[in-house]
Amino acid sequence: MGYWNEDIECMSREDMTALQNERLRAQVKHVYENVPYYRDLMDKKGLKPEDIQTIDDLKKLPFLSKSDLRDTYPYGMLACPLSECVRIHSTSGTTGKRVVAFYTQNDIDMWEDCCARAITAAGGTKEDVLQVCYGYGLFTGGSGLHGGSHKVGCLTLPMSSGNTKRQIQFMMDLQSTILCCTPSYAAYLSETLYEMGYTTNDIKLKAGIFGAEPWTEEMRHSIERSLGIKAYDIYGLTESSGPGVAFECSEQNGMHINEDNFIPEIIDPDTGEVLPDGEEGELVFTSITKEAFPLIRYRTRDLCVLTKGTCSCGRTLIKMCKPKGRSDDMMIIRGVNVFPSQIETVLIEKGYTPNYQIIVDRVNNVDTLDINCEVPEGLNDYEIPAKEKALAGSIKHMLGITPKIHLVPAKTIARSEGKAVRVIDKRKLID
Ligand code: DLL
Repeated sequence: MGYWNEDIECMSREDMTALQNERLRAQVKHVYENVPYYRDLMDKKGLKPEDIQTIDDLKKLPFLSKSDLRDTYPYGMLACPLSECVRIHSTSGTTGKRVVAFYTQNDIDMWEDCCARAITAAGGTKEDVLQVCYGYGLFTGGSGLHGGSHKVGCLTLPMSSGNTKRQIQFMMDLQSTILCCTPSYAAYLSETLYEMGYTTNDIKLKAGIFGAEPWTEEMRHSIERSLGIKAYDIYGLTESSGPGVAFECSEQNGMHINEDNFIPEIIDPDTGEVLPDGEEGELVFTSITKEAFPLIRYRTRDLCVLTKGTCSCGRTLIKMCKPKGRSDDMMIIRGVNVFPSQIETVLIEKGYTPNYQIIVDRVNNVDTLDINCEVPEGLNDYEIPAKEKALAGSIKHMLGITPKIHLVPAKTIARSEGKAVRVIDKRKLID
């Protein structure tokens, strides 16, 4: 499969480092001169822009996190006049005040270029029909892939999310070849396809570009089988433009980071110390080309591992593994660290649908873990207790703690059209 920008995607490490050094120097100066909030943080550390000459100096710079963006909402991180900005996007704001990100026209071009790389790496060309079922609006998913699709020259179907039967109808009538949405919505779309009496023989899809939420390898295989496609991962966050910060290639084992625009680091989330290559920690990004909202050393809270080296696809861009989830998604249940993705792995491996709900509570000072998932097809009522027990055993094997499993009737767990809400932690309501 081709490249969108071969010079960058396959650049030697030496050249990439030189490019990053040059852009980093300019970016730190730009931010120091135009963002008083960050200038103060640098001043407090006794740092001047001249102290940052290469990417090795990055570690001297202060971090930014979501709380800085909330404190400076809405304009405090803006690094250019508002009259130069042409767009805003925003996070969903489920955990507090929304974060608003600003874009100049150059920022939009860079972002769409990153998405064009992702689409090309998934096999997209101007011959393709690309159906965008990420939400449009303040969320970055729809606009980002839409812009990338235009750049590549695909016929773009700006469906947004929802109206699932109509999605399937368009997919068949217009012969979509590439599907872009969250993995949980892809699973819902495939379920609806079969419910409407169709199969993969009725559609022309060949690839999907799925992201915006954590998803497991098991989920990937399940979607690939049910839609008859190759499923590629895509990563990004509103604070650093949106989807396309990193994208998967034909190897499908990690996402190449668009390092000409974003310098990644992995840090120890507790100490802030930069960790050696190959160790798991919190992903931190520095945007080196953004004009309006250039975040330096932004802590994503996403936990992952970086890998350097040339990929079999020919790209030299560093790869990030599938993020296991945000550090905030990790639940501590009876003293054990639990990620929803671990539970998803077991459920799908054991043949359950990817529709599940995790309910955590505290009863008499003891944490409880309940998992609702749907009864597999063809199971008789009298078989349910044994199935629940077997599944609880498999999950105990993975986590070390025993959950209570509830097999609920098929199709009773709410389907997701965007980012799936998997966990209800009732303890947070009490704490
Ligand atoms: O979710 C941007 C996006 C849109 C990415 C479409 C990919 C596709 P936010 O709403 O700001 O932006 O959420 C960003 O979502 O910090 C991760 O925790 C999570 N996330 C995004 N992509 C992935 C992925 C968009 N591929 C937050 N795997 C990030 C796991 C992901 N988590």
